[in-house]
Amino acid sequence: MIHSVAISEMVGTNYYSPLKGNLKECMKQAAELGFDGVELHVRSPKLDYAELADYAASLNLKITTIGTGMACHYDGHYMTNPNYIARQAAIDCLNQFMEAGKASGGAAIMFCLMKGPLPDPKLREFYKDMLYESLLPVVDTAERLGVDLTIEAANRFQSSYLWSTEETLDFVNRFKSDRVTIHLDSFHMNIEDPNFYESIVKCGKKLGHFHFSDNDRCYPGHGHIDFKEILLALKEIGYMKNGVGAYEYDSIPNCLESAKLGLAHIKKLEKELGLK
Ligand code: LER
Ligand code: MN
Repeated sequence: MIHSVAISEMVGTNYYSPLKGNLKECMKQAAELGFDGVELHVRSPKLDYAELADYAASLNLKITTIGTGMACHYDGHYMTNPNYIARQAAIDCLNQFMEAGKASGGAAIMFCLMKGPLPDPKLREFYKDMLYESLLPVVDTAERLGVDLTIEAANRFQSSYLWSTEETLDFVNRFKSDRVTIHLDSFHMNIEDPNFYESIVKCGKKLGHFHFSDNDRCYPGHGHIDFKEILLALKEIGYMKNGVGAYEYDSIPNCLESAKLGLAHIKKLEKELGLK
């Protein structure tokens, strides 16, 4: 498994990227801590991703994934905007992130918050259909560029729908594209799924990305999630061979310690399970 750590220069302390600050400084820290890759949580698809990828490579790191949540948080882009021009702008923005994924050496593009709000719970399926339609041109881009779009199942308190693994996997399968995968996060699964093992095994080869976070949005080992069960399920579906395990949680007690303790916990369990 490729151990990747979320990094970001855009956020305050209580944001779920362990490392924060200048992206290149964070990459240096990630390399020194023993990670294999970094996950960029960034606002703009217009950074020089090729240059960032070269810099990462100079540290023997891979840019594994790029998050798009900030394009929604900070710039208000969302794929179900009732305003046609704004919705097109969101589609353009996501297409630019797909280009960023290509430029960064093939990083998968994570999709979650850009789905936007659900103004009326009775319209859940209507909005899901609108999201599906808006994503179609982005799936075309994903296939043209050979870059994955990975759609995250996220809990009901942070996301308007696509909460459980089951609901999100059904949505992902509608696209009938190898370039569209499901992205699971142990923090959200702990809220929305009845069973870690069964949810992960149900995804099988459709699992495109995995976030490690304990139940309290702190480093794995800080809370009560059984990461052994998760690692055994990831092994069951062959994910441990080349899959990415990204560390995404708050910088508690501090940035460096949170990243170090999370990686140490997962690596210890990998060793105990004979996965390493
Ligand atoms: C982003 O990967 C995530 O896990 C969600 O909490 C976004 O709100
Ligand atoms: Mn996540």
